[in-house]
Amino acid sequence: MTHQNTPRPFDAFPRSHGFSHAITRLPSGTITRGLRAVDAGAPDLARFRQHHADYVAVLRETGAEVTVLDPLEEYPDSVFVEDAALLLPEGAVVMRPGAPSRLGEAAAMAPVLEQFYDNVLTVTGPGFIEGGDVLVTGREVLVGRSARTDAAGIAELGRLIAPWGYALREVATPPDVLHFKTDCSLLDDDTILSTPRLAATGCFAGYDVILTAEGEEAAANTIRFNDLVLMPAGFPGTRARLADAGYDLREIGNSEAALLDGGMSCLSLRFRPLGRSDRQE
Ligand code: CIR
Repeated sequence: MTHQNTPRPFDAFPRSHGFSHAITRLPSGTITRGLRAVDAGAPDLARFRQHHADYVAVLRETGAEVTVLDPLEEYPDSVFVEDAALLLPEGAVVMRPGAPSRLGEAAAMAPVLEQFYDNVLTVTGPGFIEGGDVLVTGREVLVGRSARTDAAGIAELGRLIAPWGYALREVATPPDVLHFKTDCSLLDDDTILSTPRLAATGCFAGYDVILTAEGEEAAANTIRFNDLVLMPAGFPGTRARLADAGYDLREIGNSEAALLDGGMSCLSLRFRPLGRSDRQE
């Protein structure tokens, strides 16, 4: 598929991947203290900023309105905005991160969401849930139980979004994997990119699945954003599989976010709120 200079309108795409807006946050100087499962060194702030700018530029290439929030020095991981909220057409839900150092990020996101949504709900606990464990497909909301997301958090999210008509299905995030979406991403309504280890659990039965190439598990976290699929640079095998399947790809440097277990999805909240004409009054 070749790149089209004039992006297709957002409503040409299903709501699972047709987005008018995205929210991002610049990496802060404290990013060097971000959480990581294995310490392979601190990220380089200048390089992280460059990758972030490249990422925002690609989102804007599709014609979407991208908000870039100021860095939050008190929260080293706050560049990973995805974990703070779940944004659906009907409303926003502020998450309750399971990492204690990240709890305040969710509260800081709430006033931002109120600028875009009339309906902003909040997971109040006692459970925990992070946005990285939530995959919204064309037919359901899949939530992976993980070290950051527990049964009570999942149950509360389910209660909050049920009135909007969403079916939530609890699945398992593989052991030693940070988030469910560390290992998978949505490519279109019915197609998932997954690592072999996650697909082997059977959680994607009934979907079309494209597997990451051998040794390229870190390529599983991509995002489908309107016409484009944003993927981390450096995974030629998976890149070839996605290109063969017809996706219009953009590769973005992810070396610094990867040092903190972050990827393409973590860096934005993507949404298309229901317009007045869409709302059921
Ligand atoms: C963390 O451990 O919370 C951050 N260093 C990385 C968060 C990545 N977010 C995501 O996968 N949605």
